[in-house]
Amino acid sequence: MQLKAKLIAATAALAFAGAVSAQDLVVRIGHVGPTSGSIAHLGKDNENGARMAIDELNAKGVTIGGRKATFQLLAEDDAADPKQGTAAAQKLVDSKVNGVIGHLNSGTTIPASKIYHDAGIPQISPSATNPRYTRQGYKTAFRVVADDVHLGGTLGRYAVEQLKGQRIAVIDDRTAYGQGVADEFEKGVKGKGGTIVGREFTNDKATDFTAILTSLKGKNPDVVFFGGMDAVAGPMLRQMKQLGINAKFMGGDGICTGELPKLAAGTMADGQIVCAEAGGVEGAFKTSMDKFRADYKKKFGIDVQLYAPYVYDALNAMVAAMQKAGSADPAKYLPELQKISHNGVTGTIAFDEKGDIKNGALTLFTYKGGQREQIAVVR
Ligand code: ABU
Repeated sequence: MQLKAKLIAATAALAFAGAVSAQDLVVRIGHVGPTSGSIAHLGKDNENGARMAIDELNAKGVTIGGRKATFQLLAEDDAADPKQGTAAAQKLVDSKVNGVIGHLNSGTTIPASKIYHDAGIPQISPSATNPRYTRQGYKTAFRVVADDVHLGGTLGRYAVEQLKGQRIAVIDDRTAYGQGVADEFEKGVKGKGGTIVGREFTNDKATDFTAILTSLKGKNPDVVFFGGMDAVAGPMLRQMKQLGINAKFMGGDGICTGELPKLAAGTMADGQIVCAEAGGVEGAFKTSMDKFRADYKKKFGIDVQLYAPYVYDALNAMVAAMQKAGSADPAKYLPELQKISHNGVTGTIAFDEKGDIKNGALTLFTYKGGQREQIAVVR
């Protein structure tokens, strides 16, 4: 069904059920992520975070400018593909969404951001970490997680200072995210006097890494960093084991998921992996995060993969800005979003002049017994 037809049907169903009256304000929030393809588990995780926020807002009853608001989620699949990403963005703009949460990947978020910017529609990415996204001068672009400069740089320094890596190898998947985070990792390593013994690349659909791993094996690395997503990292770890490469394996947020142990099929040694989520909770926020995780599991029957809580916070921050403005009109609530301070489950959501999260955190993790285990929160 076409998006417009879906919307009309959804609105009619709500009206029929007595949920929307003629006086109600219908607020349409777009969400885009890859709900098909190799990282569909991450796209669905993000979409679930948006659905949870929407359902809660509708259940509790929200007023915007004195009118009862009914929230509708327009969920689109971009399959992590830049072309599908811009097509999805145009579809949402044509449907006159009030705001967009997404996309998941930097490679889709960056090209889509021009479409939202030109239409004046605020966009908050919950997970795209390439710094370029918020450095284009678009006042409509925001993100609620730290960027790859912070992420890759911290991991690079950690590889030298904490892991005591002497011979560090780097692989990336040539995506906007993977290549960018790997470049920042390299800078972090070199800035601490570390040595990069090899740099190889693959792509985000590859399954056979024999050639690049064999080449790196000859360089005897003690740390291998991969810039890319868990769907590629899992098979890469399996093949590293087959080839007898017993190095530590590092990566950014793209590999730091609940699914990685399954994708690696039992080949991850305890403590072998060090990865970082581009956010982190401390102090009192731990309680709200734990509650979110429990509520999520109750609602969807599965654990949070990675960024669902950040999607939830992004959507609620957007709605808080609408409430402050007394309007869901993008031009009216955008100035409120720029100066929002919203206490979410992941911390306080507030943006700097570029649209980046203020005081962004990272959380370093390893895996033991197939479970993610926190090492530290770093600011
Ligand atoms: N940040 C990792 C996954 C999303 C992306 O930036 O492509």
